[in-house]
Amino acid sequence: MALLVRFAVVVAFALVTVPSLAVAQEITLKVVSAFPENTLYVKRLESWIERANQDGRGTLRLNFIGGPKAIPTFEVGNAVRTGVVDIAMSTGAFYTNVFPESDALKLTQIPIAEQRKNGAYEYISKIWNQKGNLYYLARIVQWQPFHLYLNKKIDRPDLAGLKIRVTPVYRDFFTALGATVMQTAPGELYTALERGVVDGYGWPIGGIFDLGWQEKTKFRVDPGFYDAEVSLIVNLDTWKKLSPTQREVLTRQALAFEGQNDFWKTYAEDEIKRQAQTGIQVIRFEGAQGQQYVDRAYETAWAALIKASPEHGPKLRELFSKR
Ligand code: 173
Repeated sequence: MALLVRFAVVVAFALVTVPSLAVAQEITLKVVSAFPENTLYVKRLESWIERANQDGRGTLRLNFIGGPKAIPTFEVGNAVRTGVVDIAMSTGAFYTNVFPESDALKLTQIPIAEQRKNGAYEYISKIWNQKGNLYYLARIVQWQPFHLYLNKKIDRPDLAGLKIRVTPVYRDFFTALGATVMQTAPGELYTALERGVVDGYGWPIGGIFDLGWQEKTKFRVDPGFYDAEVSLIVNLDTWKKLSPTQREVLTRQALAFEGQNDFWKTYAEDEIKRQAQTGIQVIRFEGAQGQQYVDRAYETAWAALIKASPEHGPKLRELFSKR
């Protein structure tokens, strides 16, 4: 018996210390979300991780660490850049502190499938590599225009006297409309609304129910503008050290996830109905006024981006705009 135990110990020791020559080790990658845990974004991320881990069994394992409690929303970009974590689900607006072009992805007027064909994806990859030490893996949210949500009524596109919660996504546009802006992470918005610190906020068409904001929202302003972007980004050193098989699994799964983006079209319709049912009224700028509102959104954002990045701004605009 003692001999058997000793034998088992020796075998176990050999298994953990001697690297196998024939079989590549399974690698575990740390994943975080810049969005709070009880959002649909994170639920979909967790289901995806499950599927990816099944596919990657023995090769690659994704370990979900958590949301902003693990890494605060606006620090996620740097955490991936430096390799504190390997992968993040974030939007570019949350990591403009790494490089300003990150916020340009909201301005894409063509879907990611087309971006992969017209050179936009390649160009994004180059910037994300060089300026962020990031590998741009997949865009997993699109077809979600942003909107302005309010608790005070307006009858024209003028936000003078209103305090609006923003992220870099909306900052230049809402400021141009006269708003006083205040930046918060999504996780802090409920409290800001509850305390009356803000009179409104920017958010995509979907998701306001996830964190209870419908309770504190009276109006949605139409039309929407831009297209909400949420993507998976990977630390570039991590990406480079993956074996071809590991990259294959991750790429296959990421593309499959990205391929589900049509989900967001139906979700947008569902959320519009749900907002109406809960009593949120629509303030709609019609005709020329509506068009001017949307044009202003794009003009202010591109102007700011081109100013922050004279090198890449104009090229991004060309690649992201509808022909
Ligand atoms: O927090 C935000 O309003 C924001 O910038 C954003 C970006 C993409 C999706 C959802 C929210």
